[in-house]
Amino acid sequence: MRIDVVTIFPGLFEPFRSTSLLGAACERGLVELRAHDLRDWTGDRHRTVDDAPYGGGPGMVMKPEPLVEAIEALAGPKGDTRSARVLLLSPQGRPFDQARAEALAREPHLVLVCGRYEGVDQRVIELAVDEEVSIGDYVLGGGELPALVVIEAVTRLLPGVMGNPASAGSESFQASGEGRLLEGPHYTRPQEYRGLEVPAVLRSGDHAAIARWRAERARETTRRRRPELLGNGRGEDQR
Ligand code: JDE
Repeated sequence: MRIDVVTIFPGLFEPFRSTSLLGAACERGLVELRAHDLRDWTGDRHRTVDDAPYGGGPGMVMKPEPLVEAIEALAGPKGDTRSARVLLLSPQGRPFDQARAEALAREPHLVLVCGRYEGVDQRVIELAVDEEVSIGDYVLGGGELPALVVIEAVTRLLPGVMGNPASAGSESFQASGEGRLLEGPHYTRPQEYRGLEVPAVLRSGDHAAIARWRAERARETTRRRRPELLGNGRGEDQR
């Protein structure tokens, strides 16, 4: 998968490209991640990317020309023949979730556009962006951290990126037989730590009993913290 990022802070992406799971995936040629400086598509002496908002109000808006030209240079013109999917990270986007990550993991080429200031000129969205994506209901200073969230969620699903392909399927929010539940608690050694014992069932060697216990604890964690995920409580059919 190729991933291009358009940002005024390309350096933020460097440490992620050279460390961790993502770094290893890049080394092995499974992911090609490139962060581009938006200012490379400006033409003025000050390399200006923002301007005052029409209609007044606080803050600045990202001007359309550098963004549209950057996106078109990396993804081609919107529509018909474009093979990349262009995402804008913004609080106004559709909520990003595991299902979106799975769909994006099937794309050969993503272009992630990071806005800053109060937002981007609406014509950028109309002319060049395929979808607006939000990673949650809070406001950040820019789309760079949301872009990294999307990159990590998507690339860990790519074949060969996880050291152990089976482990990608057994975590929270992956299919768990009962649909998408939170996971219950995890334990490792020592057996007793500061007076707290590892539950006996996990040391019993009875794999069926362990599976039942884990399913029960997962259901319990989910019921208490995220009842809408069980599909039978409040919040059902919110999408
Ligand atoms: C993405 N959840 C939150 C923030 C912004 C006031 C101040 C800033 C594209 O335009 C943007 C992008 C971002 C960064 O993304 C997020 C985000 N998912 O914050 C603003 C809006 N209003 C604008």
